[in-house]
Amino acid sequence: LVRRCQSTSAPRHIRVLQDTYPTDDYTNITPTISSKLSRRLHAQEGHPITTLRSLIESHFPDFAHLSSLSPIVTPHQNFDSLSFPADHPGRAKTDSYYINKNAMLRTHTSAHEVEVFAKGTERWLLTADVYRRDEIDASHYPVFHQMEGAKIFGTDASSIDQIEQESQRLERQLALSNIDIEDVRHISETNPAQTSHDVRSSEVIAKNLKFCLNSLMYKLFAGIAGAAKSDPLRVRWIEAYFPFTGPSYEVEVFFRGKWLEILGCGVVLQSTLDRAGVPNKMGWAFGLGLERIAMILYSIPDIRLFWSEDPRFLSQFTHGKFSTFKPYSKYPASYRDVSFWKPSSDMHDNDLYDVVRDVAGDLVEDVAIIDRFTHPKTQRHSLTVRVVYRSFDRSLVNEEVNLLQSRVVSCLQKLGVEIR
Ligand code: FA5
Ligand code: MG
Repeated sequence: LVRRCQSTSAPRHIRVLQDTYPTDDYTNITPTISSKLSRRLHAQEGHPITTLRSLIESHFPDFAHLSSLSPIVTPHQNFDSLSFPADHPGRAKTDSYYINKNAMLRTHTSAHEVEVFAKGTERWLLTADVYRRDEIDASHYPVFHQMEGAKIFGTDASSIDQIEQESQRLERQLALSNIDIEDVRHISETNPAQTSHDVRSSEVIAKNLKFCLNSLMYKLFAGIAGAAKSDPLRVRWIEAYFPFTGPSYEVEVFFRGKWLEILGCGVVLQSTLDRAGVPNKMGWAFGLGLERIAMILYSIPDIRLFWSEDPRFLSQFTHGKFSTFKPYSKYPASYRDVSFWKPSSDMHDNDLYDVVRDVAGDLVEDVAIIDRFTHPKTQRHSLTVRVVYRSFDRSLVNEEVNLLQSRVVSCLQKLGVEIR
């Protein structure tokens, strides 16, 4: 849908990073997204994402630290190797960026689990840029960074005992920390162990995962700017579902009055380890979002700022140090509304967001659907959309905003909408 806006006939081939790919009816990667693939913020010395990566890596000193895997993966790696069902919504073109039917941008770092385990790596962290088609506001960006962590163990009685001992060590350390953990049962009817797993082993591994992550949360969040030393750090464990773990959990941290989802995790699905050629091991894995944590640790108010090349942003940070970001003057926002009838062929909200991103890049701060209705007689769907434009670097003049908005409108018309 979106490609049609740039050229009347879609090109037969596209270049992504160093390679040329044939296009097909899956192709939906946009120039804005392509331009992000070589940025590698997580390897840029002094960048907040890189400093955060180093801090977490220092918490897992005996793990392999990986950060150079290509963002281009097969749908098999991203989904099938992790046992996603064939009809899982994440596979849809509306949710993920495809180069073509056989090549896509990873939507999560879990896409690399099988290949890393297959190399014989038993403890590892993997940091990478991930890509998802999504809404537009201060905390959503179509590219963000995740860190995957995983550890696998032998399953004989003495290995299981060793895991228990490590957990007890971590538990004693945590008991001395000012942390308040709202726990959830390791295993329950709604969050069961895998049928092929020994329940006690699964429980031991889940418990080890919890202690490792609770102590990481404490390292990251306790005593940072804005967190009162006298108040305990509050961490909450919640039952979750992922196609590639069981039992599964999400971890939230209470910060400045709100519970914030930080990561997903669980006991690795045995079929993942079977595929990787290590069927006799069991283990845990987690995937955390680096921007969400960095926004808190540095008080960065808008996720677009991570992509800024403005020295007023980058010069505020020193590698290895946490500091409070001082916003430079905020230039005024301007908004424009547009109302239209959706095309009879289906149009997804994410198609709208990609159009706006492609026209306005990082000059768009927010896109909100402020009204939606269906005509009672014709059954046509109408949307009213408010686009908020703002630059971090300068005041936008009216003419420029008008031009951006008229380009958005003409791209939408090419998608078949009828302006009201
Ligand atoms: C996953 O991506 C799983 N792969 C995590 C996982 C790994 C589970 C290993 C089990 C085992 P999820 O979509 O919830 O799960 O994303 C994980 C984290 O990435 C979230 O908790 C959040 O911190 C971050 N995240 C997700 N979506 C966004 C977004 N649009 N912007 C910024 N951060 C995001
Ligand atoms: Mg989630």
